[in-house]
Amino acid sequence: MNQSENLVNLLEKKPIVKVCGAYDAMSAKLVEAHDFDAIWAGSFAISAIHNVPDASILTMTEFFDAASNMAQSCEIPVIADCDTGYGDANNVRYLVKKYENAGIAGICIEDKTFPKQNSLLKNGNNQLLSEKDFVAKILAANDVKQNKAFSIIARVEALISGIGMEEALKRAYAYEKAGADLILIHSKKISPEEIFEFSESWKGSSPLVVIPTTYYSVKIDELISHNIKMVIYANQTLRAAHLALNNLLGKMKDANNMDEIQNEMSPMDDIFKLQEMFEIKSQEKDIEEKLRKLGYIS
Ligand code: SPV
Ligand code: MG
Repeated sequence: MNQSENLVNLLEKKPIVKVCGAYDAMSAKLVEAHDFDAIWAGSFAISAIHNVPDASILTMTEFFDAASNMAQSCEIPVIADCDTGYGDANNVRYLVKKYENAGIAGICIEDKTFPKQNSLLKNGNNQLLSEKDFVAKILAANDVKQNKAFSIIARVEALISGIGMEEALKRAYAYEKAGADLILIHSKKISPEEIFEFSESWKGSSPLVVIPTTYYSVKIDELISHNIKMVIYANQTLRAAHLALNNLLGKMKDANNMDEIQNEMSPMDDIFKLQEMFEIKSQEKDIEEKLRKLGYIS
């Protein structure tokens, strides 16, 4: 089974699929080690580790490299946040081919105009693309995908833009009709009420996805009972890494020696384990044995 099929399988079997954000291959590997179902290669976190705004600054190639590094390192599905699709339907056509070939399980595109800004930025620009132009992107994505299971997630930004519930539902139905496999309904409210209102009104068959960053107190049980099939914890790993480094560096700068920070770092062995450093020795032995058999070593 490939990763796209794995993701579809998880959606069928689990009451809710738990996805956690990562910003590089190592953080993705840690997400996997903690038994999450899938990895979110988010544009906010990937932009942040390049120290640029989450505002369509990085190119598709840079986002692609980050997501495919994660997919190469992990055995759980990777979902790539592809912002607005880096252009129009032609760009989406190209990206779907590239991401699918790299073993990424699915992509998410949002219905804002390019260049987009992060949805949670205060006073950010959240201008919506026309429904027609976004439908064209979904049609293009569907047209080009090879594996039926490759997930196209359509992200509805109507609530983020403030245009309202009616428009959010209208667009979600249009995106489903165009072939979106899942609908991500995003909100920047501090309570999940509008998400629940949306899910209670939703009569489509595409599973619903949410990102509870601002309404973080919502409980898993509540999401399940409101028919949400996937939850994405998009940026907590990035923010935790930022905090840990800041704290460590603050202490290191004034320290006379490194005694007091020893407990604030992972032992090197933990990193060796994650990067499969210990396997190197047995692999070397294996090659040596083969070289011996071939007569290069006596
Ligand atoms: C991301 O993690 O990049 C997202 C989610 O797109 S949000 O930051 O809420 O826009
Ligand atoms: Mg994003």
